[in-house]
Amino acid sequence: MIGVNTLQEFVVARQADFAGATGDLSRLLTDIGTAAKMVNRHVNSAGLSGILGVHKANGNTSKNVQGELQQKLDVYADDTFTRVLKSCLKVGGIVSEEQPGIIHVDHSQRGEGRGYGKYMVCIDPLDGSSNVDVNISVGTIFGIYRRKSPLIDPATTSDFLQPASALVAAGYVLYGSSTMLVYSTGGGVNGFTFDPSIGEFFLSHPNMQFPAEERVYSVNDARISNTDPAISAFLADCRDRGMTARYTGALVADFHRNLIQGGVYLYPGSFDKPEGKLRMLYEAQPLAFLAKQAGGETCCHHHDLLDITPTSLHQRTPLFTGHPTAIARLRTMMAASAHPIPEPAGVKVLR
Ligand code: AHM
Ligand code: MG
Repeated sequence: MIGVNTLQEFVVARQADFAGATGDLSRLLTDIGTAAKMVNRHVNSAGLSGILGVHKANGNTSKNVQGELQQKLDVYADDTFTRVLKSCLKVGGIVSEEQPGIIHVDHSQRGEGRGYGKYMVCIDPLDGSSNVDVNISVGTIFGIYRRKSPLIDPATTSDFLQPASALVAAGYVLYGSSTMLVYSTGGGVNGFTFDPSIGEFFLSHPNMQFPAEERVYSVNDARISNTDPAISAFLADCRDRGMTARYTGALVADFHRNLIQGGVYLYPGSFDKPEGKLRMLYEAQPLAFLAKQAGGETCCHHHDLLDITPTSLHQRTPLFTGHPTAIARLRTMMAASAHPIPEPAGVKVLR
């Protein structure tokens, strides 16, 4: 890859790895990079541009489909990503954390005469947005599926309800001490760092893999008092092994650190909420795909997450992802648990 440096150059060069590739996915990935630059600019100047705090519509605070308060930056990031994605001829539909239903993208109405694009994009436009007001990292998570239904009609829910193993590409943007875009199209994971003086993402972390050592566990320990006791036992074992705790409250930041340093992220379900908090389509599945590509593993309480077909657009799931041997130990301990968390409703396992 000598001489290949920018995100755009890299994406296009990688296209040659897929026989018959048309460049459509490359175009979509570079458009995501463009939207990420726009959101990055706002995240980095949020304190100066009056964009901190809770979003209000007609004087009232607004909530998303999950009933969560929307921050101003949630709304800005959602607007930006959906606007850029809708302008991409390859996109036929979008599911966003911030919007209740499928956003259909009909290009024939723009006089393009091409109907709907072939890619379905699932996106969490601003993950961990409660961190914004306190100047801590936030992120964007995306997953891209190939549409199954004919391109002539609007996409259907089942075009989105595909297992993580069917993802064509997935990635995240981390707005941290520097801004990074990390993605995979199935041939490994590569990370790009944004150079604000040039306005480009440059390849900085080629072929990212979980290191051999297990160093970190990431969990909100306020969430483990009412869950499977095997998880507490697993965490005690992590401490005995000399691992340390790190938790930012932004999944992207925690996942990224664990990928680089060797760690595991846990967000369990509880006895009163077995489905946990995190969303399957635009949080868990893209990160499960990336983890696998980087040599890691991902599960919920009872299954490998790659084996689950979602049953609703905003489905939630318990999530355990990261270092492969840590996940293997956790799975063994949860499988032997005397008090397992019941299977959440709507879990459909592939095999
Ligand atoms: P969000 O998408 O509404 O920001 O929620 C997801 C976030 C994750 O980034 C983070 O890991 C988790 O929620 C934190 O939840 P908690 O505050 O319960 O620890
Ligand atoms: Mg999120």
